Amino acid sequence: MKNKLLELLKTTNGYLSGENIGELLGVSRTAVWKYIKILREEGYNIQAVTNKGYCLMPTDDVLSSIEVKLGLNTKTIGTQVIYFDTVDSTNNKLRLLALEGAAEGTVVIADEQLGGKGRRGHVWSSPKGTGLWMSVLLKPNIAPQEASRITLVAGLSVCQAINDVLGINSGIKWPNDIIIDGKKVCGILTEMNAQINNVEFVVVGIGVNVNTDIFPEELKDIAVSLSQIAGVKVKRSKIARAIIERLEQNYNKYTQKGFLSVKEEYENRCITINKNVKVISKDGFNGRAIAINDDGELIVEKADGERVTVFSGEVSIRGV
Ligand code: BT5
Repeated sequence: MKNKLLELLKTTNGYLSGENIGELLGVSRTAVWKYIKILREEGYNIQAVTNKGYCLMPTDDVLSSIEVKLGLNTKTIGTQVIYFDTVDSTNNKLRLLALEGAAEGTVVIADEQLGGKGRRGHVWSSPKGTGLWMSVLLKPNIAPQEASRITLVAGLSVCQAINDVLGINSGIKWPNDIIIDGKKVCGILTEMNAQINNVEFVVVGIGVNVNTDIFPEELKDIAVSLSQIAGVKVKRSKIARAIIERLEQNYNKYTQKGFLSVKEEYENRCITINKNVKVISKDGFNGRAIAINDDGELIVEKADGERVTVFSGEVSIRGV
């Protein structure tokens, strides 16, 4: 009922009386008032004027399931969008739902994460109301060692989505950082449940700094938000929709035709290529990133000409 009321207010120009709303939705005026109160608590600015009724004023940036789903043009991803005010981590939440049988394409979003996580135990700063903290459930028919390619597919999708909504170019630092002006605007954490030979499900966690004004001290030189770049507040739901739509397109391409079908688009946006890099691993080394191979791995050339394939792990680019 709440969602129906919101949709009605969104599609009405001007005021609608409580009586009218009640008739259209088949509920009493008291019930209408109750749902108006709930929507207000969720952050919607609904004005009530005697003898005129209710009007939804332009709202800044409310994140909710209905906000993301309104106008979403996908078949699988986002069919189910589950919103939480606060979670430890959307990845953890979605993993639990997947174990209970959630369908492919289920999306979890949250306004705030108290235990947002990056790779290898890193912390992902996820303050309330500032970013898009989102996880997507996928069930690709692939071997576990191929799952890291999903991260690349997601990275490409975020890059394209930022361009779709804001016309801003971003780059991908292989494998999983989205960079604007040398700073990180988005990180991706792909986790999976797998048997030896096949993947049961993959949870793709995407964290985008959307309207962050001030970052914690340790991040202020390395992190940036979309609003800082665009100079205006950005609706998280719009970014979420664009990412979901691009992800569905690229994921379909990848599952139907393999990584090669998205490789060129990924490589075009990959800022790691042709840069001097430092590969941080057990026997780390310096070299120059030459290319992404057909499996999404990074080829790095050492000073003596030896070419090494880097599967995963951390690569730092000088200056980024
Ligand atoms: C990542 O890890 O970049 C993956 C981040 C994934 C976050 C999403 S949010 C939704 C879902 N739920 C989760 O719990 N996680 C996912 P990594 O490459 O390890 O980078 C982590 C590093 O990025 C940290 O050690 C910091 O240096 C930096 N960092 C932390 N928070 C940041 C932020 N908000 N913006 C930019 N950089 C940040």
